[in-house]
Amino acid sequence: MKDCVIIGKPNVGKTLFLVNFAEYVGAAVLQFERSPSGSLYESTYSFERARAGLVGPNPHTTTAVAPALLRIRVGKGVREFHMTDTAGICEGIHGDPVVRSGMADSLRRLRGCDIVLHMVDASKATSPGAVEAVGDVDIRIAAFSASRAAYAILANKMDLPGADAGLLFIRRLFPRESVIPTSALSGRGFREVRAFIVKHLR
Ligand SMILES: Nc1nc2c(ncn2[C@@H]2O[C@H](COP(=O)(O)OP(=O)(O)OP(=O)(O)O)[C@@H](O)[C@H]2O)c(=O)[nH]1
Ligand SMILES: [Mg+2]
Repeated sequence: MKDCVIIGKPNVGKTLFLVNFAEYVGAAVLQFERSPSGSLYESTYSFERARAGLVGPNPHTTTAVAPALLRIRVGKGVREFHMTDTAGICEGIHGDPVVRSGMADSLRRLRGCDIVLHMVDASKATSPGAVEAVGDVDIRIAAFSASRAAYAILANKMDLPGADAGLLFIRRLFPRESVIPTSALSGRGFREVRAFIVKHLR
């Protein structure tokens, strides 16, 4: 089954995007292949419970790779794929071994996947010192992914102040990549992301 990985720095909105995008494409529930805590069993969430329990305002809310099973209607058929949430990748070496291990697993998952959605926070793209600021990690993810998989940058949090300037900065920094402005909160860009995924599921 094809694997679409959402990767990026901590707190940029990866998990909220996964939950709201799954709802957007018509899933009844969010079904993980293994629980977000990393244990190996099926785990099913209502969207409300997923938003309340899996999304958080602080970095490193997600500490394990969490593949969700999604289905997208394409013409008269249905394509099934994994959309995989990952642990935020921070600059430097994190002090918590659980966080470090989640990041290592996430980078391993990136290596083998088919579609990369690299999420950045457009509203904090140039904020000095912010954990979400676009940085070395993003440049490395782009360099690694662009030649290996279907690759798009999601410039997220476009509903927040400062995001338009952040989007310009991101487009200048990654001139050869597809950059899709999104808001995991409002649903902006979901149609474009859906089309990007469908194109690469064929
Ligand atoms: N305004 C706004 N807030 C957002 C958006 N996407 C995410 N958030 C908020 O940003 C915070 C982080 O969201 P998460 O989805 O947990 O971010 P993440 O990238 O999964 O973070 P980690 O798991 O820590 O790596 C939460 O408070 C979300 O509600 C968005 O598009 N707009
Ligand atoms: Mg998360």
